[in-house]
Amino acid sequence: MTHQALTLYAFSLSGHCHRVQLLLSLAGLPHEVVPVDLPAGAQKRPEFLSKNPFGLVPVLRHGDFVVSESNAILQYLAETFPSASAYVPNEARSRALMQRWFSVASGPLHAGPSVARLVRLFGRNYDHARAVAVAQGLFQVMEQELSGRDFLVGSSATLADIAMYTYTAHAPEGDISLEPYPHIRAWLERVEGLPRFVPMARAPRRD
Ligand SMILES: N[C@@H](CCC(=O)N[C@@H](CS)C(=O)NCC(=O)O)C(=O)O
Repeated sequence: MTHQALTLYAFSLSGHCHRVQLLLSLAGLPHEVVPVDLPAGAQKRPEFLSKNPFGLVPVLRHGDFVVSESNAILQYLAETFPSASAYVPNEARSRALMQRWFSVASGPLHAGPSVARLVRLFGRNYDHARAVAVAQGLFQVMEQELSGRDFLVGSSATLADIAMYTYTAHAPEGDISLEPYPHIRAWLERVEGLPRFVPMARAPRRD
């Protein structure tokens, strides 16, 4: 099964897509990326909706299996490919702590830095001040937790770091400074130092 082709349907400026591309790269998994033109609305056309009825990227195809939702894709890759399984801790408590960060990635990481970036880069009509407040609350907790350990769950990188990395690193694109958070910045550098790390493209500003 692991020899079947991997295809990622993605948009190059999407942090949700980048977290999957990051794991594919860190784990050295060959794959094809099929661009989905979000500004043109390709994600709402029938051909794409047949892969993900929610009309969102990323979507992963592995042979005849299709799965959407970035954190589910991370989990699937880690449970399917030995080189990706290194990013899932063995111990039940550590796995629970990893899942905790998946929830944070779908909650305040999206409502905060991701939404602020949608406003600033893509002109989306969300409340920027609220997104900044959510991001600051999140980053205060991350800063405190990362003051005591190198990665979000213990001393080595897990899927939690991969899920949380991109929208944290790109928060300045939403006009959220990372200056007040030295432990977060040191953690970002540790993630960027992992073998085969790949960055997400920086988006041009609209103003
Ligand atoms: N919970 C989803 C969120 C995915 C998501 O929001 N994708 C955005 C790009 S970052 C998208 O496809 N937006 C298209 C749209 O809103 O029409 C996940 O984790 O995969």
